[in-house]
Amino acid sequence: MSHALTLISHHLCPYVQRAIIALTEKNIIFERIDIDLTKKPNWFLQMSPLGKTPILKINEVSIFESVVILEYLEETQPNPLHPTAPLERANNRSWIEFSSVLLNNIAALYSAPNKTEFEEKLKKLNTNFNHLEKNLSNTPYFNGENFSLVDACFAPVFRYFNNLDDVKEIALWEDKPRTRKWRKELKKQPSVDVAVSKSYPVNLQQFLKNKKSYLSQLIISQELA
Ligand SMILES: N[C@@H](CCC(=O)N[C@@H](CS)C(=O)NCC(=O)O)C(=O)O
Repeated sequence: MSHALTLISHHLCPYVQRAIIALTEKNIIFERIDIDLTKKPNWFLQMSPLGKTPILKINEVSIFESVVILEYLEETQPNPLHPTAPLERANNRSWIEFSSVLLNNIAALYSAPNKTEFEEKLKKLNTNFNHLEKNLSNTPYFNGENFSLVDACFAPVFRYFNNLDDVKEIALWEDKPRTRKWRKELKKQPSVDVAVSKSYPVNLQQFLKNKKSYLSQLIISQELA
């Protein structure tokens, strides 16, 4: 069966998850094609100028960059996930940008080769999350009672930490009750749940161990304990 919308994906990619969460919140039927980013198929390289997932294919047009995909879905599909007031929209976009920086800083953390660099990256993330905490209200979602694109973008950020709870060195949440509450809320969201497969935790663990980074060592030593 062919669908009008096809999402070219990778099973662990947090940017792909953003798109799937938005598509699911909007009740859009789409086809998902997972590729292996370590062996990028030629057809993928033809359609992806940056060689990155996600790509949203609409007929013969390939849209790249997850935020552009989110904005396109917002403009063309029902169930708005952006607030209507311009200032609130701009504020939401700022925090979506912030979530991209967080994803980069998380990648820097799990790739850090040694304890010193790991602690340095962790400190940076702690500063990021302190800023976030100050900007959160005590509501289920970022904008209050309604799920938005900001929530869709932070759910993949928190998913990393949901799968790293056993690594005691990553102790970021004690002084951040609002972030803790938001994280818990997003974990329960059905669209967030379906954005990855049931084998995601095992696959992520394997990916992190294969990095041969300081975090890989922590995960392995904790498995042996
Ligand atoms: N800014 C891009 C980032 C996408 C991205 O970094 N995707 C990663 C996988 S999560 C990728 O395709 N990496 C392959 C590569 O860089 O070669 C977006 O928001 O879509």
